[in-house]
Amino acid sequence: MKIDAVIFDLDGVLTDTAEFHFIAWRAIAHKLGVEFSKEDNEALKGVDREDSLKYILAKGKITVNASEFEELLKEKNNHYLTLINDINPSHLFDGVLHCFSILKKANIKIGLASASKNASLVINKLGIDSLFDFVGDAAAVAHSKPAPDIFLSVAQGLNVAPHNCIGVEDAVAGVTAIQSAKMFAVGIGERHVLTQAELVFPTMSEFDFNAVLATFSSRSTT
Ligand code: B16
Ligand code: MG
Repeated sequence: MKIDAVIFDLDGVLTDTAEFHFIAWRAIAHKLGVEFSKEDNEALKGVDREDSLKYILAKGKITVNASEFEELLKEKNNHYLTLINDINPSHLFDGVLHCFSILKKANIKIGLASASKNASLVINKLGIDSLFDFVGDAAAVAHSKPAPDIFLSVAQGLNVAPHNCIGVEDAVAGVTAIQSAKMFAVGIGERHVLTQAELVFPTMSEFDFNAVLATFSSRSTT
């Protein structure tokens, strides 16, 4: 079996927007009188906007009505947009461009499967938007990560079979999404966190395409 596409997550894989999500969610949590730690932020990695707010409300045992819920979402996103305003190509993680050029040379398609509704804006600011063959739309899928929907929609957009795709993720929910999509999961981060991933590299600089190819091929033949 061959690899037709590599589908990347955005936050935590190509750039570090987690810190900006943290600042914006902490402001909302404090406004609601809820403590919000780095551990809480870790639990929200890869989790979409609505479910992130539900997590904070549940932590504070707080109930809000539908319009208050929408207002809080809007407030968090406006704050987040202000924080990411200065993102530029220097915020791209080391190793990403090198990895993309290897994939291009090998004729392997590149996709983006982010849970973020701001993903297009972020890749535009990073200067990498033209490098993707297809960018998934988080607003257009029915279920967010850990459901497979966003990864499957990208495979469809790329016109490739899911079992010929590699997914790259930094979050546990994202690795689950990749595997539910019947793709091969590569984790970026810590092995003891991303226990379900087939292969884990500490950072994108250490992403070793030959190792991915070898593990993918050996798995395909077993
Ligand atoms: P937004 P990813 C995810 O992006 C983030 O990890 C997560 O923290 C965030 O809440 C989610 O996007 C939604 O983002 O509010 O911008 O729509 O890791 O899937 O690229
Ligand atoms: Mg992520």
